[in-house]
Amino acid sequence: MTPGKNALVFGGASGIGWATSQTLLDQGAQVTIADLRRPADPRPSDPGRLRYTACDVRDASQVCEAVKKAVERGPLDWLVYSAGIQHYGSVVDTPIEEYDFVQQVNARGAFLACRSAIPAMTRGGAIVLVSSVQALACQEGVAAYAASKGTLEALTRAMAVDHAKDRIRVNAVLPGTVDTPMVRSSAERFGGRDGLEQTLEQWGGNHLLGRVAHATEIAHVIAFLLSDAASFMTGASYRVDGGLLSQLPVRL
Ligand code: BMA
Repeated sequence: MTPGKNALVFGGASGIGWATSQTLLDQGAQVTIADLRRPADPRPSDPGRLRYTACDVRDASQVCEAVKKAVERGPLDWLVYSAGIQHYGSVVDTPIEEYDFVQQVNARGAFLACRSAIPAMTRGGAIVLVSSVQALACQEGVAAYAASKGTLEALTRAMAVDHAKDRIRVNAVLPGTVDTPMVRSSAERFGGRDGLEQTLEQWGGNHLLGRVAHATEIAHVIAFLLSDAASFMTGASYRVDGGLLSQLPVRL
């Protein structure tokens, strides 16, 4: 248990962010969720430790306000950046506005969040950015998304270097395919509404473990990286991908 830790989760209302918020609450932390929409199912058992603040991560002043809201509870200890969207297309067929949109939400938003949050981490702390295996190896037609996730990886290292002296650790997680609203909407796009579950199953089959992840399986790793148990870990990225990138597609 980590009672009293003050955590801020951008993109915390759904998917990996929501699972992380719940995990941190379960561990006794105070959690502020900054997201476009409220969480769909705030648990009645959250005894006032869960707060929500509306935030469009593309807007620097809204990001700053979200940090201020979390800091009303005291210095910030933990920051998680889990806001993310996925658009499809190669460099040639991605409209410029769409590329910018993906970068703004997935990568620039992380920059804004850390820029506001780090000065508020006055007693040290930890940051985890939610990147993707697609920062390291990617499928077809995800140019904007892959580029944005690669940015998060580089940003993780840069911030770890700059802020170790402030006793702030910075790491990234690289999830494989996770059962989230984002991935479900991709599965629907490619498999149709009827084929959604089958598409998820097929995508799961690419992972050594033979299935997609539950968001909580990523959240537990994030919670570990934030915790004092990870006190010697900084500047690194951790695959949480069910072995997806361990295997070469070469058959004997
Ligand atoms: C995630 C998303 C998913 C994809 C997975 C593995 O970041 O892009 O749509 O299935 O990576 O490539």
